[in-house]
Amino acid sequence: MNEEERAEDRPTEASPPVEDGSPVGRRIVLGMLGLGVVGIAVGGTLQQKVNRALAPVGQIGNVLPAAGGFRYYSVVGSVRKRKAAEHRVTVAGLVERPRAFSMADLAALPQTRINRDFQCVTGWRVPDVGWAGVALPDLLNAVGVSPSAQAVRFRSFDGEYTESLTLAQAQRRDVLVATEMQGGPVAHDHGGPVRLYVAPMYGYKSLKWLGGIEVTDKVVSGYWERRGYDVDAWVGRSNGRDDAPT
Ligand SMILES: Nc1nc2c(c(=O)[nH]1)N[C@H]1C(S)=C(S)[C@@H](COP(=O)(O)O)O[C@H]1N2
Ligand SMILES: [Mo]
Repeated sequence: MNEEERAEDRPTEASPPVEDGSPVGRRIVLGMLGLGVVGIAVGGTLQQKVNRALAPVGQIGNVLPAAGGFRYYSVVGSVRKRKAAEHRVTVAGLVERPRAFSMADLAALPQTRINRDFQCVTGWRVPDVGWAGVALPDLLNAVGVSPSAQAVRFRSFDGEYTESLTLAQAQRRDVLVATEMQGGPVAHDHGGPVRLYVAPMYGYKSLKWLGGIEVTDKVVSGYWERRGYDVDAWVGRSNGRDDAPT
């Protein structure tokens, strides 16, 4: 492919299509422009190609409107509420002292606050959201990470959603095990009592209804990553820069 053809493929000039009044974002545009290429490389009927290209944004079907610019996302129909007093976040795998943390245990660890825009890869963005909780490195310190550890995997108690970070990403101080959001406890619909908040990455990294953390020897693709999203989800810069400063 010569330079001219490549320039025509660039999606930057395309305006995002609108579906049900919500902007669908650049990824669909990218996906559609990529169809020709994918078609040659992978084959299949046009319908199969479109389905493949749109698979990563399947979450649009599960959007509920929410206050303050957020949309509530869940890949499962409904998630049973957990009482904060009964909830535990287990931390296990390649750690020296596996442990189940109650909300009180989390509150007893050093607390970190972050104010940052929240950005979903499908196009919506909420400016200046306040978060608080335990910085993931502080939680990992509390259990002691084994020398063979390379990555951290997160499980939602919704039974479906998982996410993962490299150990270097998980050691960043702007990655929180969040117990507060927008000045109060994390609401159930936002993934409470505890959710992950990965400030430098797109929203899909911020796993809701956090139930388990497992320290592992390799990165395992998360829910959306198995459906086409990038494993490294940095907002606003090129991928693969684990060591970028906070
Ligand atoms: N368990 C779980 N976590 C999840 C999701 C989900 O569907 N299930 N969606 C992700 C995506 S794509 C985004 S943008 C944010 C949305 O957070 P909100 O529902 O609090 O707005 O949650 C992320 N974490
Ligand atoms: Mo998202």
